[in-house]
Amino acid sequence: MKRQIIDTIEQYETIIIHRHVRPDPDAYGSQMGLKALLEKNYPKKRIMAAGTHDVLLSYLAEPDCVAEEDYNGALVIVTDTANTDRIDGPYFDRGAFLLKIDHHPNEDPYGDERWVNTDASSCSEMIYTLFEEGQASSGWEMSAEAARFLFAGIVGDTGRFMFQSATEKTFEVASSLIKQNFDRTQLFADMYEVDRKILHLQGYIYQNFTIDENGAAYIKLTQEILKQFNVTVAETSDLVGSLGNVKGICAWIIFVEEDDQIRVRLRSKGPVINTLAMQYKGGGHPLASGASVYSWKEADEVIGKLQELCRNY
Ligand SMILES: [Mn+2]
Repeated sequence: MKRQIIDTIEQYETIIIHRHVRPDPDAYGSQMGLKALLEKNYPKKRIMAAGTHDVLLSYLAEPDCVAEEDYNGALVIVTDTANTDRIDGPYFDRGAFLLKIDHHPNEDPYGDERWVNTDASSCSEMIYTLFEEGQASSGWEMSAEAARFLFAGIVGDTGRFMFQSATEKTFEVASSLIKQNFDRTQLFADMYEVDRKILHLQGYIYQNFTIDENGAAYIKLTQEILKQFNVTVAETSDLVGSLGNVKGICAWIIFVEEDDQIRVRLRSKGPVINTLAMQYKGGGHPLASGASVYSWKEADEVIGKLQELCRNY
């Protein structure tokens, strides 16, 4: 399989690599790690990384601007993404050949060819084993840049090597990667800083949210608070689930103030809330939606309606 993938890679001049939406370190690690690896070993090929950038992962890399025309005759590789709905970037199916490389259960076997290994700790670990094959059969070399990405992906998906998914092989791969010359201490510090910032703000949310007798809850994250915690609006998107484990919660809203609007992030454990989101320029799933309001007065109106939904549920 791995040899077959390398044969496929060798046939194409343009290779565009995608990963999943709401990326994590393994999404970036496998995508950017593969990109760096291919750039190192096939310097004449054009290798691009597609998808929307997540500022929380700026310490790793930034994706490229990929245009629709770039897909003509290209090989498209999607890493770390179980199903097509989660692929970030619009044109992934416009290439000449689509290849899936993933470690999640293969419930959506998309693409012309697939390599799925659910025993791998991370997709980054899979990319490393692809490298091992390339090294043996095509003389591939590792680079410090690629090693840093792959190491970050493994660290991310194994919870800093704490999860059961970190196997003997994972440690072997990690041990081989750290022989490359990248700043591991800095990488750990960057990863830790993101966690710390988010946990810090999460603590604030837990201490300051408001909840009524029917379990309708909300918190207002003003620009002042975001500034105080040194987080951007995008960085708050991972926090919306935070209140889900509060005892007795029914539905909740996290308001995030931007320059020109207030983002409304709604979640529910029962009452359908996308109909409420639709009243405020939004929508989404029945239990997870988003909307926008333009003043705190309007925000209070949304809170009133959420409280009503929980009261009648
Ligand atoms: Mn992963």
